[in-house]
Amino acid sequence: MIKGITAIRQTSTPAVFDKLASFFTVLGFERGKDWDEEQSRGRAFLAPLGNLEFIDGVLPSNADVFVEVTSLDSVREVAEKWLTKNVGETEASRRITATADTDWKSRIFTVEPAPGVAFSFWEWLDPLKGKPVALEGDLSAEGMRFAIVVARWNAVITDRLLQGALDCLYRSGAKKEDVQVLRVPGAWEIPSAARKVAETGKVDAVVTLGVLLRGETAHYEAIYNEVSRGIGQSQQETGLPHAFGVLTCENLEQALDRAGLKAGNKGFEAASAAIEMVSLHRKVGATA
Ligand code: DLZ
Repeated sequence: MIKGITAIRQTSTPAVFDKLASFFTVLGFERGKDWDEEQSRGRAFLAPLGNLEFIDGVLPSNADVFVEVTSLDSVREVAEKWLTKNVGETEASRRITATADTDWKSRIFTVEPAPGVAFSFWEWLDPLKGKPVALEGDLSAEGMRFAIVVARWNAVITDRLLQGALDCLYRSGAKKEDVQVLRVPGAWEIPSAARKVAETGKVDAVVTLGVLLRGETAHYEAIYNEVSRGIGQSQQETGLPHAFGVLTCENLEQALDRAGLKAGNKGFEAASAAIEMVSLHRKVGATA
């Protein structure tokens, strides 16, 4: 039966009406249905949530509208800019309070876009109340063991991918003796070597590196499909993370760009993904 709550404020003058409408617009409120008639005007501002709350206690401000936000400092910045532009710097500082802690574990400030019309903006100090947003892997490779399977075909590129991958693993804390490099003739052979090494149980993740050049590779689609399917299948069936660093490029120039020139080094990125996944697997294992 209850449909909604609207806090209605009659403004003292048309100028105050315009000021408040301007202030709430720059704050980024979603606009509701406005109206302009001979006797009255209305500007509506929406929020995803609305409450009617009665408080038996002391409130930190005399504002009669409290707006909960998720980025209080940014809101404050916008409010200060608006005040400075509309009432000048000196008056602006009088119209906005310092941001202060409340006794309900949040921070708050109050602003008067028009004299005597106060709004308080507040945010929770810990909006997630201690709950992590998501379980994520870390980027420390300490204590992790890796196999890198790298194709010799297009070695001018794959060597660079290998350097990138090693750089990432060592810089992230992996020990040299915990990284083994397996060279295979071409991309076609990657899945078989990846599977074999994953099954030894002596590594925590496999990083696969290769390059397929569309222009120069006969049966390009067939090879690519089989390589990606094989790596994916090895990952699923062994349960070990397999990072996919097999480039599929139109030509050599594009491949070079992705091997350390203009578009980063995909070997580095693949190794980083492997580290993150090993860490994630360990965390999931620990919480199971
Ligand atoms: C045969 C072939 C071709 C045409 N192109 C590529 C390529 O672009 N990248 C690559 O890694 N390997 C290529 N290969 C080699 C195959 O992957 C495989 O090593 C051979 O067919 C031997 O099985």
